[in-house]
Amino acid sequence: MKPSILVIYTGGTIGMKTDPDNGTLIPFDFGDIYDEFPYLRKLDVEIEVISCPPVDSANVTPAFWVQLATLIRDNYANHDGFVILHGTDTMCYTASALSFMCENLTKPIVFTGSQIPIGVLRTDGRENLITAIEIAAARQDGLPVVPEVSLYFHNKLLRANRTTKHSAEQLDAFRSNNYPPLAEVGVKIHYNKSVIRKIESQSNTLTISTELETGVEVIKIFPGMSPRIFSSLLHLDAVKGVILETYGSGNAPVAEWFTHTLADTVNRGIVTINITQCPNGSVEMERYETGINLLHAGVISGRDMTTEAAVTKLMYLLGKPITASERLLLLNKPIRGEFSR
Ligand code: ASN
Repeated sequence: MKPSILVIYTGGTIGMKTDPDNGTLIPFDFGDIYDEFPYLRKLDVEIEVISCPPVDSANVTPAFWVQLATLIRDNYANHDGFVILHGTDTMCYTASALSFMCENLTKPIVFTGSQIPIGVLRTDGRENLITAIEIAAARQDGLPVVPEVSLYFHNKLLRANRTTKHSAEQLDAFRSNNYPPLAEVGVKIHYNKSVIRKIESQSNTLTISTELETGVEVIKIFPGMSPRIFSSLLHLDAVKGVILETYGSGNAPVAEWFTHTLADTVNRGIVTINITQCPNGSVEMERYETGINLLHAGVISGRDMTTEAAVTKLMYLLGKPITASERLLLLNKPIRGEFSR
């Protein structure tokens, strides 16, 4: 039997085509996918399409992630894999969020999009769409080859929660700086099987976690940061979790005001995670005096997590009805391969 793939279209540049009447970009109707892309029939795959009201991904919210996860859960039993067409600007946030929200996932969810509208002749969307479908449908010995949330773009398949959009211009728009590609696409698709997630049990049923805590803020430190502003940001009522973007291997000023403010924040029960501003490499707070102070203040190491993964993991774990010590345990270990051990 042909594998069945559900394509969920959510918007972004990939969904645009030129209006023949006046040359403007208008949304494309993915419901007619075979009319527009007859060559998709050549794939040995059954394709069903759900078109959501198209959004520019700058307008995506956690409520949208919940809708998307619910849509996948409701259609999970009837399909072998899922392809999500999404705007590129916040694709890494949505893809990271879904990687945490979908518990016991055993089927592929592949995110893709494009830099050039699909209705433009030189689009990158056509290849991204076809290969994403092929990857979502790939099976070996009756099992999916990539049973995790991934992002396919410009010849590379990346683990979703390791990705960052790095270019507003190049077609090669995404990077996974701290984890190797799950697959590389040339004449053939080469799966890097040793780095693809293994499923613990096929019999587990998918559940989705829909309670996300949005009281999370990201603070990027810089030389000359005002102690008053720093303290105000950490005393906002709504704040339940903080992602601190520090220098190099997780370093920050040793000044008394800085360390004291952070220790006080942690003591008030606000979960604080340290990630690095460097695109590549990991936080190691034990390495310098400027890092060890943060460790002593109770700041948690985010290792080599991206901002996108740190934000969405924190929203997911703060939304879960678990104790503070259970949460701490889950923050200190990779739960979906989001950081290196
Ligand atoms: N602004 C678009 C979006 O993220 C960019 C794109 O898809 N290339 O929705």
